[in-house]
Amino acid sequence: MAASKLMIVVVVMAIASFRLPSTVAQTSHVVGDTTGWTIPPGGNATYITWASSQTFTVGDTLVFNFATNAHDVAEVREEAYGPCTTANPISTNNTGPAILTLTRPGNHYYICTFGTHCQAGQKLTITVAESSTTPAPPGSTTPPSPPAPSSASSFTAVVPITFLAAALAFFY
Ligand SMILES: [Cu+2]
Repeated sequence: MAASKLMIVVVVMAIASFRLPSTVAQTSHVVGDTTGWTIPPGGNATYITWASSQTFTVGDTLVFNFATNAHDVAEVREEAYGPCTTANPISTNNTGPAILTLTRPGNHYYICTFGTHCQAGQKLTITVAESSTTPAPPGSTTPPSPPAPSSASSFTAVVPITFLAAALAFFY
């Protein structure tokens, strides 16, 4: 019967929706906020302050907003970061905006390789934390149980049951 098939479909869909893996929230970090990725007016302190306001986790993305051919983003090693060494970067992105996914934990170092932009403060270092798969720490307080259902809500629960009984009576 068509109705039974429909019921099976509904039940399967309901089970499937409960079995969906919980997706880990991924944060998109816009580097420098409205300043974007440029020679910061306030010097490198701009990016130091910005980075300290963020929490970076593996799986998050960094959005470097810049005009193509005006800047670039190179990820470099720690020893290249201080002196703004542009040779042998880990990776380079020439097209703005550049969206980089943080795939590994630890410290990351980014510079612009144009002219003396890095020396002028267009450099960013961040620390990325491992993505946490633990849903909640043990011993965390559970929210208080909701109040007992009122007569109004129990009435609304009765309505679909009544409807179901009527439908069953109709079909059998
Ligand atoms: Cu630049």
